[in-house]
Parts: sequence; structure tokens; C-alpha cells
Amino acid sequence: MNMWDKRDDMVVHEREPFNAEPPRTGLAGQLRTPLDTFYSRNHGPIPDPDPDTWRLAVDGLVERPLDLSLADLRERFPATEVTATLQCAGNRRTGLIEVRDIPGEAAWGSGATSTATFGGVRLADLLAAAGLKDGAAHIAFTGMDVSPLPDPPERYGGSITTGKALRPEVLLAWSMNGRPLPRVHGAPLRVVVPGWIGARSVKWLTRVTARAAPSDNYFQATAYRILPPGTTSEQAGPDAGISLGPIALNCDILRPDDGARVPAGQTSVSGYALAGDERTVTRVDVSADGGESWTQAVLDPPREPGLWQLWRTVLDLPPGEATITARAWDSTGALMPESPRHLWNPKGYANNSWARVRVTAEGHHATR
Ligand SMILES: Nc1nc2c(c(=O)[nH]1)N[C@H]1C(S)=C(S)[C@@H](COP(=O)(O)O)O[C@H]1N2
Ligand SMILES: [Mo]
Repeated sequence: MNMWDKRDDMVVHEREPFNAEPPRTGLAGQLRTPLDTFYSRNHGPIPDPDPDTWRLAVDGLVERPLDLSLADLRERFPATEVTATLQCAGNRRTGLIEVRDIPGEAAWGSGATSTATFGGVRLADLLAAAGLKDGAAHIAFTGMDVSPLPDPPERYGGSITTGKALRPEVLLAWSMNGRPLPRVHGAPLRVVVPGWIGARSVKWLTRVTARAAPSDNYFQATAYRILPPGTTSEQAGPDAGISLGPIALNCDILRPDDGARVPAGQTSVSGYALAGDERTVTRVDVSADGGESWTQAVLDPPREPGLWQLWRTVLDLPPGEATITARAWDSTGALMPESPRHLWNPKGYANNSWARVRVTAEGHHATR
């Protein structure tokens, strides 16, 4: 086993802080990602909280501030489970780096996306117990880890709108795939915001604050923003660019792997598609000829907001090199953009251009 009980073939972008993703084929063909395969994204040293002394504060624009132990959470609020996909805003950054270099940011491939069943309590239930005051438009989260990236260093945090925070799929989670939440994934308690960028699912949670404005934490106000080309976060300063919340419609090919050799003829192709927020994926098209002709993949129906939908199809590949392309449509009729060229941004977020893998089909083409 690798660091943090991850599989040995994780692509480790950084050991300290730990940043690692599974190979894309590790995600293929299963709704839930095994714990040893689930990607991990960290901005500072991983804390080691003592669950017996850990407490959660609920404060800010509330009628009754709360101060809760883990036992209080379990006793006072009904436990529930949500199956959700977490996706880092930097997922598929490699596609943007091919357009133009993005210095200082990890070259995440297709694996900064994973799915688990999370168990815990609804954030909405805590907010109801605390009683939101008028004007509480945003709910901010603070973790225990201190990130050295902002100057001066800051605890990791972020916020979501109160509208999203009150939705039933938003959890404060203590379990993952039926196991206690692993330390690297935020034990003893993390936020899970299905359908929003992974950055808002704050780990090692200690504080929930109702506010009139979005969090002024570095990771909300300065990072995780789509900046116009030619600017940097440092130059742009807080509140520049487009703040990322709900994620963009995306899809990827998980099998075959990029660069794989496959037998010519009938080849199974499978992957996932994910529509952000409360939207759903309605169609996935797959092409073996660069988009001249498309086959509609068989797509799993939507089950829960922010949960990926798996798809599969069979392509007939002649011997030789082929590029397989996949693209998804959502319930608003929107289609993923074709090229990463138009999506390039200085921090390399939100690449949702058409998915592509290059394969070599070997052997004789079976003819009828
Ligand atoms: N406290 C804290 N929460 C955090 C982070 C962090 O560095 N510290 N990283 C965020 C980002 S950018 C992502 S994509 C997800 C990754 O969650 P995972 O490591 O459980 O996969 O956690 C989010 N929550
Ligand atoms: Mo992320």
C-alpha cells in the first residue's frame, strides 16, 4: 500500500501536501470508487484531530449558536446517506496545459474525480436547529488544516450559497463507503456538496458560519476562480474573475486507457458523465472518427444530484491508430465545448472539453 492507504499505482503529484489521483481505468465500471482508489487533494499538512475533543461551532447570522461534539451530532440529528461524486476544479488540467503551460499548478489528469456513499447528517438540519437570521445568504466552512499557500498562511475554508446549503444532498459526513471517514478525506467530519467543485467540500470541519457575503477565505476569494488570460491570482487580488461553485457538465472515457492497444473490431468503450448542480446528463455521444459520425452510448439514468452517470457502448475499430471522442449533453440542452483552446484560463480550472483517448487497434478487422 502507498501513502494514506492508497493503491500503489496512484499518480502522486505531490507527497507533501498529499495530492494523488488514480489511473482512469481504476474508476471504470463501478458506481462507487474504492477508498484506496479515491483521489485526494490537499493544500496543507493533513491534521490528526482527536475525535474525543473535536467540536463543531455553528455561528454567525444564527439565532442560537451551536457548539457540538460528535456524540451531540449523532444524538440530535437523523443520520442519512448520500452517494456523490467529488470532482476537483483542476480535473483534466493536462488538457489545458497542452494548449499553454500553467506553471505552479499540478497536472491533474482524468482521475481527480471519484464517487462514494457518504454517511452523516444534513447541513440543513443543523442550520434549522441554529435558526438562520434574515440576510444569511452564504454558509461558510472552516477546516483545521493551515495552508502555507496564502500569505500569511490560513486555515482552509470556503462557502456555498444558503440555497444550496439547505438542499437535502448537502451533508456533514463521518463515513465513506460504510467505513469511518479516513483521515486523509477529512475525519472526523467533512462537508459534502454534491454537484459543486470539490473545493467546497471542506475537510476536517470545525466551523460553520452563516454570513451575508461569501467567505473571505483565500480559497474562496482568491483561488478557484476563472481569471481572464494574462492575469495571475496575485495580480488580480481577491474577488477577481469568476468564482466557481456549481460544476460544469463534463464526461470522460475511463476504458480503454489513453495509449492502450486494443484488438481491432468490436471494442467496448465506457466512462462517466456528470452534470453539475441539480442538472442531469441526458445523452452521451461517442465517435471513433474524430467527430464525423457519432454513436449514442447507453447511459445510466440520473439517481441523485451530483452523482455521475456511467455510460458504455461498443465501437467497431479498423486496425491502426484511432482517437475515441466522447461528449455529453445535459437537461438544459447544453453540450460540452469541443476544444480546450477556448477554455484555457491562468489557473487551469474547469476543463470540460470533449474527452479523447488515443488507442492502437491491432490485428485483422473482422468482416461480415
Ligand atoms: N480542509 C480542507 N478541505 C478541503 C481541501 C483542503 O485542502 N483542506 N481540499 C479541497 C479540494 S480542492 C478538493 S478537490 C476536495 C478533495 O477531497 P478528497 O481529498 O477527499 O478527495 O477537498 C476539498 N476540501
Ligand atoms: Mo479541488
